[in-house]
Amino acid sequence: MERIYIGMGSNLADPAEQLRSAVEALGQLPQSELAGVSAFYQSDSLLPGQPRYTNAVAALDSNLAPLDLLDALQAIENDQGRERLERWGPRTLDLDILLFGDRLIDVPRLKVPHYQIQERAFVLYPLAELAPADLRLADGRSLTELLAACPFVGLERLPQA
Ligand code: A4P
Ligand code: MG
Repeated sequence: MERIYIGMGSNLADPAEQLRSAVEALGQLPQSELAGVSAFYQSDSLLPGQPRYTNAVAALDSNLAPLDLLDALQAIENDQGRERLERWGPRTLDLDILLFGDRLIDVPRLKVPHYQIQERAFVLYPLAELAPADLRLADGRSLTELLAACPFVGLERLPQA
């Protein structure tokens, strides 16, 4: 089993519900066990003119190969996104593989560690809830140094549902 961290984001009208459904789907993945879910955090969208996002991070222990996991995550996105497509507009569940064990992956469909991890407080702070304090990314950067360079600004930690 390898430890995988998955970033989840939604800006649907009920994004927290969308994230809870995503967590449930992650818990049903083959060859995998859900190991934890962070608190939910709200923040403004990086893209202007979009509703605020709710984000969280899930920890998964899995024997799936990276591209098989990506397929499974995209299937979850499609299932949940499509259901609401007519009603709420564009697909608004994002599932990103942040870290995959200590692997560095750089193929056209998949870059791990996720390329924007260091810029995104809404990824780093929930990740820090789940990861060991001395976590190092496969590229050598420590989570502590990334957190120090990315202030907790504009994030609102929601009370546990
Ligand atoms: N891909 C490459 N690497 C990965 C990876 N590590 N994990 C490829 C997942 N996928 C990866 O993704 C496009 C392609 O990236 C995939 O087909 C996969 O092969 P996508 O999710 O279909 O497209 P997207 O959502 O437009 O791209 P992305 O990069 O996930 O969007 P962003 O940049 O995350 O923008 N503001 C707040 N506060 N919170 C948010 O969560 N999210 C966005 C979405 C904008 N603003 C936000 C947030
Ligand atoms: Mg994505």
